[in-house]
Amino acid sequence: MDMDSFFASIEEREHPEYRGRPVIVGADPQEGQGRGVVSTANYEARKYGIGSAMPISKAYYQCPDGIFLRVNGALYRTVSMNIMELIREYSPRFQQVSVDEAYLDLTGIVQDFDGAGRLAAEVKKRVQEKEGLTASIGIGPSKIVAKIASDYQKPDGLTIVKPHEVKDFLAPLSVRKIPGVGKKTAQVLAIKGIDKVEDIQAMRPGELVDLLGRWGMGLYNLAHGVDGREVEEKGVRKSIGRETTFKEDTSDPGEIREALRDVIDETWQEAIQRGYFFRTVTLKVRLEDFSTFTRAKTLPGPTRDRGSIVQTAAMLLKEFQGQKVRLIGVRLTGLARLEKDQTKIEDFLE
Ligand code: TTP
Ligand code: MG
Repeated sequence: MDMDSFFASIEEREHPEYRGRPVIVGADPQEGQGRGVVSTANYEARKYGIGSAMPISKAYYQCPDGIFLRVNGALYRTVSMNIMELIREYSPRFQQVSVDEAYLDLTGIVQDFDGAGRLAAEVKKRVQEKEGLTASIGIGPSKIVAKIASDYQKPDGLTIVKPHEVKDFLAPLSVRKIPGVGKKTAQVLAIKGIDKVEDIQAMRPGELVDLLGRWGMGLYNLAHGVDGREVEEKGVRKSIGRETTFKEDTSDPGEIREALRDVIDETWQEAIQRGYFFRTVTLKVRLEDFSTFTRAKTLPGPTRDRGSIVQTAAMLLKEFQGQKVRLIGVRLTGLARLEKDQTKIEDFLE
């Protein structure tokens, strides 16, 4: 399952007056005049060629009448958690892979692919009812097939690929649709005239290994829909952090303190929301010449105290007094969680 134009759809839900108009969500949008990049755009805005990671300035050039919004991370995370809580109920084998994307292993939960299709339709309906958002779902015999199928009929899609359909389903697609095939691999393949998955399917594995080394074997398998990875929940998060770029580089202590306070607030809120204690506070500073520094301090013990972040960050910031700052950020590591049956923090420290 992968949510459709996730951040932008949430904004449309919150502001029905945006419906039908191009919506672009990004860092520091400033009505299109900002210096950040696009996080995502709704499908209306995509008609103008706007997509994730494009500079806001370029998006504005291509679509000056769009609605440019800043990222409301706290809201999107809450919505994401609600959706994940809802869908993880359907199988004990659940894996969230990003803010809007998750796998469910339905082996033994449904009888066959048609049963999986009915369950997926119900999931989509519940997400719509509870959160007012559309999701796209792909069903397949492996992760790779399910993932590609989830993207196949976006938005609001539901694509089922049964085992005997896998090869034909993948054949006409661009090799770029295979996760892991980026610009570099695509270039190497293009030189040999390989641009569709069927071109790979027609090859012997050895030919691909000659071209790409070990990754050639992996790619051969993926092109046949073979993917040994299980659906499994990954370990706890390693870090939580935020950063922000100033509109103009600044050495004004008040302005820097204020920006730092904002990133700390957001970071701390996420830690609390997700139930984490933290031990190490890292400050990141980028100066006007793009030189970037990180300074960290580990606290005496795990804490969830906002004040500890503020004090530590302020102390680490002293080193940069008087310098012109372009970006400031904070990150918490040494994360640990209290499990339900644990009462004292000491219980989970080794
Ligand atoms: P995606 O699922 O890649 O994109 P999407 O949900 O906006 O659109 P689609 O319908 O194609 O799935 O990413 C989920 C969210 O993650 C997206 O809404 C915003 C955020 N994101 C970024 O902030 N930067 C990025 O470069 C990408 C790709 C996503
Ligand atoms: Mg998505």
